[in-house]
Amino acid sequence: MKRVITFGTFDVLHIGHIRILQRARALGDHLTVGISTDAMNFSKKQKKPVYSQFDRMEIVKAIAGVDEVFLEHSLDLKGEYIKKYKSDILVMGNDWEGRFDEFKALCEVVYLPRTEGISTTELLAEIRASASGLA
Ligand code: C2G
Repeated sequence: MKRVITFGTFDVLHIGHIRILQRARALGDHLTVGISTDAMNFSKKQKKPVYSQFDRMEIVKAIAGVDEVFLEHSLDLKGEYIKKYKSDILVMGNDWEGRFDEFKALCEVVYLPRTEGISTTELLAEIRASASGLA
């Protein structure tokens, strides 16, 4: 049994999130997803997610193929999470290319290409524009 782990904020869920989760799951038999806490996201991106960490966890847990979710409290704990969840493969989008290579000592590390043309940031900008009648 191959256990896959991936991490992310997964705020305002979109097709890019679904695709990376499905591709990650297809690399093994079990998928664990670490959801960035609100505090961690703030330190990473200087902004508060739209959905709370508990709602984001519940939403991601409801996606077919996601077996287990937990809250990721710090980037510095990634090695601990990989060990705790007995992960064989760490999957990240290629916006993180090379950033987690140190974990190759613990498991296989795979960076998958991001889905082009969509991001939570762009989506929020479109929603704002459409709400103010610009789009
Ligand atoms: N993603 C993607 N295509 C997009 C947008 C996102 O494949 N168009 C992927 C990202 O590469 C990431 C995952 O979806 O692997 C989650 O994206 P984010 O919620 O933006 O996660 P991020 O804030 O990058 O958190 O420990 C690492 C971080 O917690 C990753």
